Amino acid sequence: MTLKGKIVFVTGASSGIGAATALAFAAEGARLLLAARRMDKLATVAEAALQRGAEAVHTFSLDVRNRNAVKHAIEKLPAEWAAIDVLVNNAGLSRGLEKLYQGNIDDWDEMIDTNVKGLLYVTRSVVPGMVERGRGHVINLGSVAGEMTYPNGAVYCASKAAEHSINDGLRMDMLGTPIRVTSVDPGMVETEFSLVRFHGNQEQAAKVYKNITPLTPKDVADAIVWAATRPEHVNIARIGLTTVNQANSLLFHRTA
Ligand code: NDP
Ligand code: 8X3
Repeated sequence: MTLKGKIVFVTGASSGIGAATALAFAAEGARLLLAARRMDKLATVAEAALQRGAEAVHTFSLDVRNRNAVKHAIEKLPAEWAAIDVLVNNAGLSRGLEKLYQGNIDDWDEMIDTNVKGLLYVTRSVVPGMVERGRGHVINLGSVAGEMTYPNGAVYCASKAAEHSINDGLRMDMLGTPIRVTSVDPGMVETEFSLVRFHGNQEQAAKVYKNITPLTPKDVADAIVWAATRPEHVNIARIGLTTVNQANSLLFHRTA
């Protein structure tokens, strides 16, 4: 299936996996709708996407936690951008790495509001149009963390376990329509993820990727584009991918 001229909406496109996904779809000649909160970073991604071959790019500022903002942003899209073909629900984050009983409740709220409720708000706004038009593909960012909980990460892992349930439930609810629903579940990917998790502490973030070769954002973007380019009758339910140095969310091989 070709993506040339298709409208691909990527949330959290200002960094990491979302930015790499935008560039990967750009190389396929797609038209890109890119959203995040940091417009300066989004502008850089948009420029790179145009250079990479995107047919057109439209950026807008969006905090997926804001239910009304999500609804209005989708409703108010310029007519030529309204018929979204592919939605990549990528915006997400982790905050903190600590025992549940000592956890920061603001961190919990932010993760659940973004990774679970934000994903739901965007999906609820975009999918009715896909059903009406009789075409579409929703690709959700899950994680190995959603399959196996790790110590000190219960709430992030729970948010990604919720993503699995939502992904599976949506796929069932789409039966009888041609809409496809895919979860892409990476292990460790080197992005701003750890910097965000540790509230900007670079030293702590760098330790996560020490003596290991993590996945790159492009590795994940390749999997996303692969799922989106299967023949129209093929629904990839789930793709799990890790670096060869990682077996699951708990088991790694570090070289020193
Ligand atoms: P990054 O921190 O590099 O990127 C996260 C993106 O999400 C940014 O573009 C950020 O944009 C956006 N975002 C965060 N909160 C919001 C919000 N409230 N509203 C809109 N956009 C938001 O991390 P990754 O690229 O690694 O993460 C992308 C997804 O991949 C997440 O869902 C994450 O859980 C998942 N994932 C990551 C893995 C990893 O090891 N890195 C592994 C498995 C899954 P801005 O701040 O500008 O709004
Ligand atoms: C991100 C991967 O293992 O750091 O979802 O939680 S992990």
